Amino acid sequence: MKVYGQKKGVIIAVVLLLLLMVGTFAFQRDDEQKYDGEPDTEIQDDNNDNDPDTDSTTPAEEEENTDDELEGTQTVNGNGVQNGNLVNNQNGQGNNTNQGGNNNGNIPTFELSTEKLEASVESGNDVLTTTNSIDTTLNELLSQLEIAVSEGEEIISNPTTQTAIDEKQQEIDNLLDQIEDYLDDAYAKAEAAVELSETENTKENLDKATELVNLLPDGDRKDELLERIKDTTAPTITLNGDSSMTLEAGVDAYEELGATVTDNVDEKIENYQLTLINYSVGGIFNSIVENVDTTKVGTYEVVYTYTDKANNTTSVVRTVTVQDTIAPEYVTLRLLRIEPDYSTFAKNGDKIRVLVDFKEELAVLPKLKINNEVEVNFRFSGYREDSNTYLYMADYTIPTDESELAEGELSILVYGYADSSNNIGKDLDNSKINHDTQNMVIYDRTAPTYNFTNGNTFREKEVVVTDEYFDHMTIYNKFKHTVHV
Ligand SMILES: [Ca+2]
Ligand SMILES: [Ca+2]
Repeated sequence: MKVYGQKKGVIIAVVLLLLLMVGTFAFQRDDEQKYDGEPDTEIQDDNNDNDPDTDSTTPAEEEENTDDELEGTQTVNGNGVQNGNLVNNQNGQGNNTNQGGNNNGNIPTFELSTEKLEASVESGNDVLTTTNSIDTTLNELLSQLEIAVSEGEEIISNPTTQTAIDEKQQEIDNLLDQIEDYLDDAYAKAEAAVELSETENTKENLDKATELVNLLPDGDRKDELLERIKDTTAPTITLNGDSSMTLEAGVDAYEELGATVTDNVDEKIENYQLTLINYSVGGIFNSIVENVDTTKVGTYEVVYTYTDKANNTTSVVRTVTVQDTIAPEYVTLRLLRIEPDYSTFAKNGDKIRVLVDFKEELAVLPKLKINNEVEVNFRFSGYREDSNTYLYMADYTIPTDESELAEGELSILVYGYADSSNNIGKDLDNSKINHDTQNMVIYDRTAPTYNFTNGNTFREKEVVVTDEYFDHMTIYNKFKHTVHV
């Protein structure tokens, strides 16, 4: 009701105004000057009024709107009367005339252009649907845009004033500009960080690039940048101890010291252990072994391989050469009568044995010479874990018939043996036997002799028994009493 009352007042004011203006029309040709006059105030007031019914535009505004577009224009009619509008005005001189021509009660119509706002809203919606981010600043801009777009949509469906339309459009465009600028900057920074991570492939640079790229909205551009963030630097393996060493077979031991692994990204690894050992002999690959065996001559390539989490691999080799320049050295030499039992004395038919052990395994087995007369071959008896030595033995049974051996302490000679590098060992004789712990062996094939000192067979009082290699004899008297001497 109030609206109609107000409207009526406006209509009356306009009619009066137009009557006045018609009066002056003949004298003033300049349309614009006509609006500089008193009616302006009232029309301007109406423009600022939110009531669509009273939102009559100034002629200038209407003209502008009409010029600007034919589509996307919402025509707002003050009271629903469309006829008698500007276009139908025969003199086409402008609104003034039109208004004059509508003197009979027609309300001027005007159009609100929402086309720009619609375009901005559309752009805004595009950005909102395609832009997601975990970036706080960007998200703040996006939520502002969301509100503005939503308000813009409301204005499009229910436009009030051109100013409101234009302002919202400006607001949306401004936000879109800010978002675009912000994204341009974010992409530039992310790309620079990625580039730096490629040239200086450090963990710090890779982490920074990842962080910046992850802030970017999802999409191909982000994916491409993520693809470029890579640890392309292979790890470094530093050996603990020498990278090449030479060990003496049977003398030196190999100690596995491991290695230290460092990487631009992966954590440091202390005492990193070998991955395999290639064993070669004479420059020809033999096998993959588990340990450096310093009893076996050859080259051991101890390989340490590490692959970082980005699949960059590094291998480092420690070359261990096991050589043998030292002839085999005996540890103990023993000479025993072993059959019929262990004894110092050996007679015909008894079995003697020579045992010798070495620090290293022999490639050429020794020979044994007894009393420089008899030659016997040694055989390998076994590895002695307690002493870490290789044991060899040679047996000889003294013939039961006439032996060629000279009586007395048996002399032995161990000779003609060598290691795998053909280092020939020294001859070993009786002097190498440790008599603190080992008895000698005395060969004695001659029976003892005896004499009656008084020559009287009936009154024998004394008997003298002699034996060159005296050990233990049992003497009987005529009464079968045993006398030990
Ligand atoms: Ca790496
Ligand atoms: Ca040797």
